[in-house]
Amino acid sequence: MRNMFITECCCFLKRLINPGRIIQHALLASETSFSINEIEALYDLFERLSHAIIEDDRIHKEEFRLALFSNSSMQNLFADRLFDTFDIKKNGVIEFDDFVRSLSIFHPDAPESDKIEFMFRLYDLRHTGFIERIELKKMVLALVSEMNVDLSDDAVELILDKTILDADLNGDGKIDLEEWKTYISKNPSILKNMTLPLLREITQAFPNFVLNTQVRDLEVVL
Ligand SMILES: [Ca+2]
Ligand SMILES: [Ca+2]
Ligand SMILES: [Ca+2]
Repeated sequence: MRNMFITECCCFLKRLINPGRIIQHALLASETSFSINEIEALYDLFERLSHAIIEDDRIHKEEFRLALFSNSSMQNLFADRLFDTFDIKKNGVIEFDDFVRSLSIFHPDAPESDKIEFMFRLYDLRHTGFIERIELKKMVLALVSEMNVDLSDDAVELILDKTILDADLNGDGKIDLEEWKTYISKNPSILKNMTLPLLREITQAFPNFVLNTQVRDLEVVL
């Protein structure tokens, strides 16, 4: 009990002497779907993830895998793509602002257009600005193996044919962002995994920081 009290006091003091961080959090709250209390709760989560293997304020790829699979060396195309897409500054690590901005896209209140574009970047494996058949194939195969589904090569090719046929409106054999937007509007269920309902309850998931935080949402007017 006494230790808990000391920890809470340390948290309080840390916040008191770190106004720069509060300003950064307020700024992130103004630019994303999260409130400042939710950003504080995310900071709690971020600190745990970023200190899991290499103790710094950056999430390394191994720490990201560990968070997703409880295994730092698990190879998985989706996890690696997700990591690369979260790594907005493309410096090989995820910093707190990358983390918040990327997770914000998965928030139930985030604009659908952001979700569609994020998913497009996820599938555009080679960063060519198009989703090409070979990229789609890799993602479909990863999904199939992830779900432990037994699908023949012919069945996979059929899925690819159908998707390209439906999505590639100008017939150049690849899917551009506008075609992707049209395709998703006709197949909205594809976006289902781009929303994490848990993010709406992030302050309940990490209640410590709500109790500790000194900034009330209403006080932040930017
Ligand atoms: Ca780290
Ligand atoms: Ca591409
Ligand atoms: Ca096309």
